Amino acid sequence: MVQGCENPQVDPLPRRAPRVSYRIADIAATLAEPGTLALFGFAEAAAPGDDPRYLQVALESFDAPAPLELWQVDAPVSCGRDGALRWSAGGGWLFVAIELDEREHGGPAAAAQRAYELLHRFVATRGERHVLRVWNYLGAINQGDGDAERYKHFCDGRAAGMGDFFAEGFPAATAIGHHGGEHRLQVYLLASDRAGTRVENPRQVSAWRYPRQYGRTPPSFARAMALPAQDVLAISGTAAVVGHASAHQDDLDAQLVETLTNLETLLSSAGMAAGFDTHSPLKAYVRHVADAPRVRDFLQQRLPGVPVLLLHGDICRSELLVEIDGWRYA
Ligand code: 3EB
Repeated sequence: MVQGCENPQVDPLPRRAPRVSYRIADIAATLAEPGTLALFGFAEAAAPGDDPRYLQVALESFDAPAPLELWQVDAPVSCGRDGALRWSAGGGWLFVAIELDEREHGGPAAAAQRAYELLHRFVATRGERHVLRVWNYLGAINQGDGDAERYKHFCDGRAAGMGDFFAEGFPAATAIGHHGGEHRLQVYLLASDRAGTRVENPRQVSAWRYPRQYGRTPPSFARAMALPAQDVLAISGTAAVVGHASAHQDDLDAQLVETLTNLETLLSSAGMAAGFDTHSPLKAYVRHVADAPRVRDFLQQRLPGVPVLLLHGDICRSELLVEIDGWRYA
């Protein structure tokens, strides 16, 4: 137990999904609010404290000041550390995060393998054993050609480390390149004491069935996950991929249009009403700094009122300029 967390109690059934929001706020004050399960600062945020619920994500925000991302539950929250892992839990929901230095583990594949082994081992000790959503942030993601690209090594290590972690099916996921030090691997997840429902996109080949040209080990993720609570969809990193191919090389606007079509298709595939709203926070990962204003304008026009956090990140295929993930609450 760590100072600042409340005492654990008998977990009630998960009636409500964690509420995800962005806000400009003080880190300590937000951690002190009841029900704070996790809090994320982005690269330039204030120095992190030692609360295991706070994670400094190595991605730069295009907003100044950078908002925090907050996950809140309707229950008391307990938290702690276990070696390199930090975790928090409440209301049937579990947050776990790990950061490894690849140099201490023999490179990107070995670090990813170790991260997934440690996450698996820890989650297996918990009642919240259904992993619904995973975020992966690594440095220099597109460095190296063909099978030698660092993202491909990450995919190899992730698959090697997961064992039977996702025997019931892959979680929804994001994998993005950060610019906060080539050797830093950050992985965090949301799990629950109930299983979610996987959602695929009929316009896209499922990632785990990608053909060999995209790497030795196909990426292991579902396109989206309907949470075991009300009507909430956790949406994986979504880009201008049609079938298995990247569409609209070098055309930012066309990639954005295709990405929004993929997002709408996912909503419909999940049986949800069309459109995003003020309660559906999204993140847009933008490869080139110079593209950020255009991405912001485009999303403000097409998705008015939708909270969008704009982050500087590299998409795992070098021809993709932008990727969007996030949440849709019914
Ligand atoms: C794509 O559609 C884009 O490796 O976990 C998106 C989301 C992508 C997650 C991952 C990769 C991952 O294939 C890339």
